Amino acid sequence: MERSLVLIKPVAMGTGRGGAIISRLEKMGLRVVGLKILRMDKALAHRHYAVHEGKPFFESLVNYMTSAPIMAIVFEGEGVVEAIRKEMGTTDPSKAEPGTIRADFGLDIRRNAVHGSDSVATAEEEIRLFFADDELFPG
Ligand code: IDP
Ligand code: MG
Repeated sequence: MERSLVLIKPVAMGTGRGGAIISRLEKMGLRVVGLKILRMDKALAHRHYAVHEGKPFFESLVNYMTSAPIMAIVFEGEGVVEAIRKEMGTTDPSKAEPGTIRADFGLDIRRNAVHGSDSVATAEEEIRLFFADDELFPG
């Protein structure tokens, strides 16, 4: 079954939106098969965002993502990667479609409430960074 990694970013944890975001995704028929709260260290943030290394926003993104606890959640479902990307909205909350998670809960392009994997292959790599096999409970 297809899986995707969602991260509830510090801004959404700090404003108590974690449960609301999980609830929205569950209501779409997606199942939680792994979940943890953690504070990312720099090494994990560098690996997770490796594709952005060298971009002007990279260091501030790593600093932000390691500044406070986040939630990491693995969702499972048919077409889950695309379904979550659509429900999240585009990267910049001020440009995200009304009713999307980033439009509703994001503060700015960096503090945009959530991360969601952008492809099935990326999802599998990202999930491996955050979860051991015995921490996942596929349906
Ligand atoms: P995505 O999360 O929608 O896939 P990406 O372009 O992959 O967006 O960027 C990863 C993350 O980096 C974004 O979610 C956001 O937190 C941050 N980011 C992207 N572009 C910028 C920017 O121009 N300024 C600051 N942060 C950015
Ligand atoms: Mg991306």
